[in-house]
Amino acid sequence: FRLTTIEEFEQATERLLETGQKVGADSWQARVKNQTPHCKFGEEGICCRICTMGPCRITKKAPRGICGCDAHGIAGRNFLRFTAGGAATHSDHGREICHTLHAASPDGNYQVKDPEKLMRIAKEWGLETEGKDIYDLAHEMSELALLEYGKPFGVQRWLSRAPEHTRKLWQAAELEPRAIDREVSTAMHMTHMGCSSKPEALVRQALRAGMSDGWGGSMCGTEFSDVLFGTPKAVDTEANLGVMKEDQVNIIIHGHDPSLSEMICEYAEDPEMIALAKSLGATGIQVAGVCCTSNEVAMRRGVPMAGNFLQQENVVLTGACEAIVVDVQCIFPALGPLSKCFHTKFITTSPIAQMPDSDFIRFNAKTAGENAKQIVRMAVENFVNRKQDLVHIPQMKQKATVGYSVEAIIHALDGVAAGQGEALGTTKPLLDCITSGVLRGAVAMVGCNNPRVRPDSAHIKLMKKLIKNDILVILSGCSAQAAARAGLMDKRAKDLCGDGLKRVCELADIPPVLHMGSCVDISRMMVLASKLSIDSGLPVSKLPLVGCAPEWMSEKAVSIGNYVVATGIDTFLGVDPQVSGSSEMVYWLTEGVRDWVEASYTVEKDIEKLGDAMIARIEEKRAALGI
Ligand code: SF4
Ligand code: WCC
Ligand code: FE2
Repeated sequence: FRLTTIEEFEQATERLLETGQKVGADSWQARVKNQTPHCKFGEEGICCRICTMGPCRITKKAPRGICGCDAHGIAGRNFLRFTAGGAATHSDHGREICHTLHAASPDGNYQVKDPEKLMRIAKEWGLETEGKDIYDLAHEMSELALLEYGKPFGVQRWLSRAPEHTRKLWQAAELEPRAIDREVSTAMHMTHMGCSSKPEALVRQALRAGMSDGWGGSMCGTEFSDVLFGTPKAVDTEANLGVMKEDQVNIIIHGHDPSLSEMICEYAEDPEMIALAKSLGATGIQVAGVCCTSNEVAMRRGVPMAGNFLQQENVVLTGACEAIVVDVQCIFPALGPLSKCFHTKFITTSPIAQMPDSDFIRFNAKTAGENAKQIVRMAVENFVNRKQDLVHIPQMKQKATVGYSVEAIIHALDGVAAGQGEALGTTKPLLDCITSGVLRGAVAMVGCNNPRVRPDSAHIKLMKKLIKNDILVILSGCSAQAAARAGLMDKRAKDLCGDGLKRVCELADIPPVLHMGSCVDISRMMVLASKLSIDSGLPVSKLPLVGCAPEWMSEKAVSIGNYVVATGIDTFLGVDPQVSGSSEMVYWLTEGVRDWVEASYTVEKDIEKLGDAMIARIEEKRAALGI
């Protein structure tokens, strides 16, 4: 066993780009060159275009916009709008899931696969569950969840999962999110021309809007996806482009909402569809994922992961992709023109993400089965249009064990507890490992790829460094896929760990980096951190636990960062959040917020140093606890 190297990833990409050149395809690699250098004003966050007196840019000669707003106000407003975009996006994904739950019925397209979890949440929300039909309960719960988006009074229900100490901090700093939509609206209102220009106020609302995502919309997305599609358990799968099959119909699913991808997976297994594929010369149908859609179906079904964000063009460049089926978020509009250079069908399905040069098949919870069947059929029938001379699938893949929901992690920890004769079903074994120093701590690594960083290199380099230092790594989003493609989710990767982590991996039978799911599933990490805090009696901020997004790019990532910091977890970024043009914004994000939530951001573009800083912070926290 050995890891796949970054150089091998890159050689595979180079080879695919050659095919691209043959057919005159554009690529992100080429577009990055065309866009470089980027606009400095934008990079530093000091360009304002929120009214038509502008756009205004801050320079030495022009230190204020026409309305008189300075660099701090402009960078602050930009940061808050960026957060609002992310919070709206994640939360709307969560809302769609609530609607899917509302449409669930015993004989409809969607069923409740984890009734036990639904009951658990219903009790948590104070509902009477005794003798109630599970579908009646599902509908009642989905209505309550949907009200969280617009309720006129009160704060988010999920906050009650947080430790007492954290809740007090939130109350004191006015960070408890009210209705989810309201926090996004307030953010838009505050950043309108002539409203807030004070960094402190803008940062405060940025944290609260982030909270409405992580402790609101995203948590709805995660929890009700589990109710509908099953709570993930450890499952084996494979990752990298080599999961695509030359002799099969390859359907790539990309985006976020499992309501679509689950259905596509179902119909790809339909005997009628398989028979059709065989009649057209294929040996079967292979579904593989990209981005968070991939994480969702890998976690619940073991569907292989073709790649992450910056690999989305590569799947088409294999020449063996019959259809790339997308819903929302992180989808390159480039897939339209690119798919036209091949036989690939680029199928968009959501009114939220409509793109030129795609086939739009509107997907809807009520007609989901028919829609999915139509899409799968379209892909299968497209097999005969493959241009054989363009087909090249890099023969590169790794085994991975994924599916580590909080429930699955606790289940795995029971393996450790049993070995030590301890109680089962708690985070205590993990805490014991941390206290004794067998594990030094944990890092939650998340986020995208970004051409500003050599793709995947920061993720993989940091993970290797951390596990070697006996730090357990939990992952979500495209970071998780980087790990899986490299081989770090293969249980045999335990040999790359320090002795302590290696022993934990053996006792619990886990890989050294744990796949916790998609980006909305970072809410799982908040639940885990809260459990650790409650079980240990320590504030979250005192636990040797940090967050990291070394290659992030999206608005959603900033929203996430804000709720992770607001939960008391120091967060380390490898890409600048475009506020460097304002010393005050830099102060508030890297220091000021610590007074409210006992955590803050660190930005460090040198990846080696970023890793050292995380380890140092973990050791600092240990020293403060005297462990
Ligand atoms: Fe310029 Fe002020 Fe208008 Fe922004 S709000 S564009 S800084 S005048
Ligand atoms: Ni989440 Fe980032 Fe991937 Fe998209 S799928 S690219 S936001 S990490
Ligand atoms: Fe995502």
